[in-house]
Amino acid sequence: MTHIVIDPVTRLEGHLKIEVIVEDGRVQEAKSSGTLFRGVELILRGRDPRDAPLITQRICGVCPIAHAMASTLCLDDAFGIAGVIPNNGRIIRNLILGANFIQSHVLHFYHLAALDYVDVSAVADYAGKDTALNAVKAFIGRGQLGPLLPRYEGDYRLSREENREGVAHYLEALTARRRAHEMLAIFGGKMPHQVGIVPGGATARPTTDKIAAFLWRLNDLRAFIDNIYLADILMVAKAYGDHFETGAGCGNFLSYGGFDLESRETDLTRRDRWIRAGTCSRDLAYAPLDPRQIREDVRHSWYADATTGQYPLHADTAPQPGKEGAYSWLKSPRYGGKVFEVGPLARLMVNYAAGHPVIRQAVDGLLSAAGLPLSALVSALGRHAARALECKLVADAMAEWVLQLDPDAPVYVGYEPPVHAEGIGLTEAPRGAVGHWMQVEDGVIANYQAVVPTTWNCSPRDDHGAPGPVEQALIGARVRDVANPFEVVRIVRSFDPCLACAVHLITPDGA
Ligand code: NFE
Ligand code: MG
Repeated sequence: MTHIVIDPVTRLEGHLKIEVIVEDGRVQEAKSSGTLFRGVELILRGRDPRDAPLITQRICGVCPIAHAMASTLCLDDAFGIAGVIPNNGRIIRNLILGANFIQSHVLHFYHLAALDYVDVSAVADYAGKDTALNAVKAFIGRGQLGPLLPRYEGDYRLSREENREGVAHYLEALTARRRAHEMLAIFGGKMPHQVGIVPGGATARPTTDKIAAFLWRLNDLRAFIDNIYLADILMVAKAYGDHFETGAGCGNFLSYGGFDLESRETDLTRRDRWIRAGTCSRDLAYAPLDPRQIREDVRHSWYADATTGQYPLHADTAPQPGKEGAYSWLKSPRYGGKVFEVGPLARLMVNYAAGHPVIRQAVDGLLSAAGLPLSALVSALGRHAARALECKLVADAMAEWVLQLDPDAPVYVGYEPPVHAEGIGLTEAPRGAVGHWMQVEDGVIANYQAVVPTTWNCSPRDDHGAPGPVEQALIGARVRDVANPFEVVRIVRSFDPCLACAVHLITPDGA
């Protein structure tokens, strides 16, 4: 029996500790712990609700847009304007969020996960003329190994040429991400922490020069996604095919839905959205979303047991460091009492099950190109494939949305902030379903709660002892070399965890 502790797991956002017990070459037990305590939302209490989208964006520098969107939808709801957002405002919000999806998915594959599969040392003896590869060679030669090491050794399977191509694309991906940030800033002002998405609509007018500036960058990125990102996924899939058979996880998938296609329906679970809301399991039985089924358990989290099992709108957060039996600062969100995975794979599965025509066709096309059954998607490598495919589909949809903007129409509708109200904002972040809940009393925020994608995926055991999605994905996984547990980090990173988001934390009692 070997007890492996990886603390922190590198190349992800925030502070994650993973512990596994390996026996007879397989993981028998797994624990996922968020080791960071934060109190970002503490400062929301007593503030003007209009501060919430600006402050909650500071939960994370990677997905601030998703928090701005969840918070803004929550405020639209609380302010009674959810059904009257102008089309321009709705579309601009989608474009800002979509730009962040593209940036985040490219970031995750190339700059966080690829080094699990691509051997960067293949450029050390590169003798060709490619300036990018020579720059990396010189970088390594100077002993600047920071982003590239430490790493596990042994299981690198690509050819020397493929590795070099992977490294060259690692650099190209930096340019692609810059392009996505520029694109976001056209309507969002800046990245991170944009200023374009606001209750009532958006702040930027969609002038023709802005539309053109957005579109050429988007088309540039679409070429990168189609020709490089998706091709690299297939290259990795060929060499590491066994990773389609590992890391399946809990097999329940949840999507809040995102990218509004209309803004008349005030109930977000019924609103027409490009990514549809709902749940499904591995058998693809689709069910509509009912947010009232969401609860957060804390039996194994460092919070007072009295606060367990609460619906977010009325939830409480009472930190209790050192609580016996607890091992994480993440709560355990559950839906109908069950464990659910969120994220690109969950979205594709739910939308496939719901019969989304574009997603169905794209998933079937990708699987037939790779010669794989649908069940292969529910795996470590399947999550990467799902993320890349979603990146393409969102980018393609954005190319249509940007042309629906009307330079002569309004982007914003005014409102009176209420004295007493409550709101719910549900959307999709790059890493999965994100929801914000708010109560307003006497014109100020009385309670504000967020349930965030990585809180779902990296959650510890719940009150019934059921392990969280990442924990379940690890249990049973084969580990060939306990000194180099590649399989463990490949499974964990396939979820694209962000622990900064996951432990955002609301601390109503000021602790
Ligand atoms: Ni900090 Fe986030 C995304 C959100 S994940 S990255 O995507 O919401 O928990
Ligand atoms: Mg929370």
